[in-house]
Amino acid sequence: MIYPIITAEEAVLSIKNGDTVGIGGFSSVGTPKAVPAALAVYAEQLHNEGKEFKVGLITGGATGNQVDSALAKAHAVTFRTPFQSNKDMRNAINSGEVQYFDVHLSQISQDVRYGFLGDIDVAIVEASDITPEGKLILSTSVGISPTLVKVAKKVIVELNEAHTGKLTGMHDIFIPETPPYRTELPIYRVNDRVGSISVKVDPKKVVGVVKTNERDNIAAFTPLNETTKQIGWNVAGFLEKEWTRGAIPKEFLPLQSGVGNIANAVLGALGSEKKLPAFSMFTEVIQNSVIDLMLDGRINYVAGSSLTLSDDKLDLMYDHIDDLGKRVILRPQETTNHPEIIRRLGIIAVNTALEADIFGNVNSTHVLGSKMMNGIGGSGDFTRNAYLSIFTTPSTAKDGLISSIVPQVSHVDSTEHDVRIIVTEQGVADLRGKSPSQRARCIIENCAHPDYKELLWDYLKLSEGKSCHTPMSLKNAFKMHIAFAETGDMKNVKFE
Ligand code: 0RQ
Repeated sequence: MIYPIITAEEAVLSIKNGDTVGIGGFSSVGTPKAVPAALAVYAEQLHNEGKEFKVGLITGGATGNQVDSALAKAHAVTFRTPFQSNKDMRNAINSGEVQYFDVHLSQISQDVRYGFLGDIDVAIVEASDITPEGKLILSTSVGISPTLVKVAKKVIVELNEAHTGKLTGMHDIFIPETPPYRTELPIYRVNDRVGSISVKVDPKKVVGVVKTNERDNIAAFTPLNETTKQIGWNVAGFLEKEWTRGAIPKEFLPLQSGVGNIANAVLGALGSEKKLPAFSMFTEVIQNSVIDLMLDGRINYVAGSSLTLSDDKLDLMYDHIDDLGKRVILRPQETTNHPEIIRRLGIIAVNTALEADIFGNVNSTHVLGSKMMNGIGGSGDFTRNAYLSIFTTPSTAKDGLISSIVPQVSHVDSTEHDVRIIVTEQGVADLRGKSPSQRARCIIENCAHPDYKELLWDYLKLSEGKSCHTPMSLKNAFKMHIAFAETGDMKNVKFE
């Protein structure tokens, strides 16, 4: 080992109040574990002594309990970017304690390299191994770790011996040049490799290596309910029809799917739709069902930025590593979410919306327009550039008191120009080639819950015929949201 072995408590002494800290990790896996925990304790100690201690926090994506929760609870964060999905961090953001910058996941690495976010004082990354020359073999995620290691003034490495020797060879690390010297990213098939299996680090910057031995602790998904199952079948049925009529090539196209239960249901349904050929995935997050479908021969290759697997699925992958080690590729998120490659490969993108409006605009991030949920993640990267962009959502939320189909979304993440298909458990709205008025009819008819259909037809009728291209009513557009905020039920609305 060419670097000094240190404790987590020693490592955090290199972090100062006001520093910007870059912490590796994506989709709550491959995050450093010991140093963030020690940093939270250190911050609390200093606060108890009446001293200021807060840092800016830049990560790859969600960093779960180990980073987001620990540091939010310690009141140790001033600024956070990009995606997060942790209750404590979400509360800190919505209370105004943490300033949150929500940006597309493909862009955060280059924002850092371009210097848009200032200097990175300290990078903390998790590795599964360190080569004799001091290069890092990352662990269960890549995220933005290669960029953090490249630009940070100081680097702390956590060596997680729970994965040592098991992931070597699965990573494909590539950092594009900065414009005007940037060239194409030569990925023409999902399984093309363009980079190196390890991350180079300047040994002079390494503060030390902290040894750990801990899995990521990813919970298995809750069982699918009737609604999520039906959404999965609706997506699979739609894709099967598109394939049968030749609108999707006979070899099929690579799939991107978001995270969570709906994404799991979609994958399950596609996997068991045996009429469709086996497919590959070009995605961000590799979740449990992917491993089963690979072993069943339904998925050929998968490239993503994280192995978000519960312990039993990770063990299953390790048991079949001779086979799966060649079919699973882990890449930086700026490669997995790269607009150029998404457009070139013709990705079918399936993401989840909080709400969609009758014109096809999608809100993935803000409850009632103002409370942050998780962030846009990679949904915008994929939606804008996909061959086919699909958004799924249950037609209602909160026991039917909220309609996910609304006259106007209360916040826009993906626009009507990018969203092609909307799917709820009620059905599928195909928005391709349709005017706003035609889209509104299609979405209300196919996707809205029966309890809200008449209301939405009323809104449309009141707004149409007034010499306009998009039949929206400034007076009525947010009345359903206002009804929920004031009475707890979106149905308590009267349009004028
Ligand atoms: O609230 O937890 O209190 O019950 O929102 O909703 O239906 O459980 O769906 O967990 O799949 O999350 C869009 C947030 C959906 C997610 C979002 C309430 C609902 C529930 C969660 P409770 P569900 P999911 C790849 C792509 C952006 C990033 C992305 C997300 C909670 O998919 O973060 O796509 N997407 N990345 O009750 C008020 C509504 C609501 C609502 C649902 N209309 N109004 N509350 N809820 N609809 C991955 C990465 O980028 C890493």
